[in-house]
Amino acid sequence: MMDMTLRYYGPGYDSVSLEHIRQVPGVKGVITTLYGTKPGEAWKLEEIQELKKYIEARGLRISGIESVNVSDAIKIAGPERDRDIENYIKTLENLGREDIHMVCYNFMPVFDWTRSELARVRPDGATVLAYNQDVIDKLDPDHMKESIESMSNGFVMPGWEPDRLDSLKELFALYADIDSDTLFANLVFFLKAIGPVCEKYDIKMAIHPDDPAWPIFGLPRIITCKASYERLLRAVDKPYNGITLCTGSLGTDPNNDLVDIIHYCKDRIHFAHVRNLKYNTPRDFEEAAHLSSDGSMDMYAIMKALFDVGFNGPIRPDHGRMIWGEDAMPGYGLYDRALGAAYLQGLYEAIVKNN
Ligand SMILES: [Mn+2]
Repeated sequence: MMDMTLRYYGPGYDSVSLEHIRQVPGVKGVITTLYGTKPGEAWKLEEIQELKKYIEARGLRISGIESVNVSDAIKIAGPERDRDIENYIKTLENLGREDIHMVCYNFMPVFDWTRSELARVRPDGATVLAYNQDVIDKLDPDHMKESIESMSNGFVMPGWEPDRLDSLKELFALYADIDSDTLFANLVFFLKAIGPVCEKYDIKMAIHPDDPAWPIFGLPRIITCKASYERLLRAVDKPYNGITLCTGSLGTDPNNDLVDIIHYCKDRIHFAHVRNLKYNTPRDFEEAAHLSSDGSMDMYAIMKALFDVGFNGPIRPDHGRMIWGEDAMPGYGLYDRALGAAYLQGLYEAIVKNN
């Protein structure tokens, strides 16, 4: 049985409360993080315990962490790499001691994810995140901060923290000499270094794919397709080295056969983000309701493939549409994600009963 969860940004950061999440049918756990921490910092045991207590006191549990962010020094093999890896290991150790066994992370340079619009209006009046390559091509990365902040409803967008956006120029300079092979080698170095602590505490590392699944602003991308997974899973061929199957990110490239990728990665899938996208043209897509018929993906086929490979880790609906007048962080309102969770569980119940 899979573990249906919702992402939760923590008290003070999220517009959605744990009391509301608890009322979504079938959701027993949340995926969360210590939002105030910076990449490269070690998470304190007491802070993890406090977060855990807060969540458990409200009838839910921590099903996994999204994310423990990897510092730029680790990604570029900078002078602080050893210190930052040591801190990452400390964090994993503290999570393991608190019985937390799944950690999502990504290895994307500079930008975690990119959209050209955070509130495109769909025919039914819902607003969604959208991507248009022509808009991105015309965008000056130096003005990314202003364009994202003006679109985000006043919420701090994950991966787009203000202090990070303030130093975009320096960040781009850091990656000037990093090509995709170097970035990949640094990822493998990182994974090997954290291997012992992952194995000691049975922590499953789940790398999130790049979003969108192609290079933007001249920055390298290394987790974009099946071939990336062949390379990654072989490079460190251990159960702890796994993936986050994010249908919305991998699905930005219509050439990615999600069912095939699920069958290839099998038990190395440690976490699943399941959502739908609607393709308008090869250069333009928008996020859709989870329902297959609202977008371009076959959500039944995706859930069936996860069932067929025996996936039983945490799963969550991803970016929801903004509907019913809700005021929330783009992609992370309550209503549409709750609909998504119910729909995915409906598909899953039918699959189980037919097999
Ligand atoms: Mn995702």
